[in-house]
Amino acid sequence: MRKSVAVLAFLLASQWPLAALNAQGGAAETVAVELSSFKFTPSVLTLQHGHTYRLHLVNAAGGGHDFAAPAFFASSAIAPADQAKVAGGKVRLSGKQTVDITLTPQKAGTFPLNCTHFMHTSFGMTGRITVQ
Ligand SMILES: [Cu+2]
Repeated sequence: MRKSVAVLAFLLASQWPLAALNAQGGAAETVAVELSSFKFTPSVLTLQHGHTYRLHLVNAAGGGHDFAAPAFFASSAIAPADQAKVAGGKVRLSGKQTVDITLTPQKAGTFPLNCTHFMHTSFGMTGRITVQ
């Protein structure tokens, strides 16, 4: 048991630093998304798989919103320090809150984005993340 935990810790420690660098060996690129009532700006994100991004989420509204993209988060490697910020496939932001998530999309595809607060999706709070 102890040995398997040590092996797992080694794998996590040895793989993450590689994933944290993009193809050019530079730092993570920042992608800023503003949440407001009732939209994401921008509402369409285009990312490259294997590249590392700092997702900078800013809630400009006084009330809470969330950034829900379960399939996108499930197919991305999320930095260990930021994993607790993503729960149930979404990042919750209270009014005026800012949250940064460093992650590396692993798979190409188109993933839906929305806010799960009551009625917010029908008010237009939806988007799309395309990973190339
Ligand atoms: Cu909302």
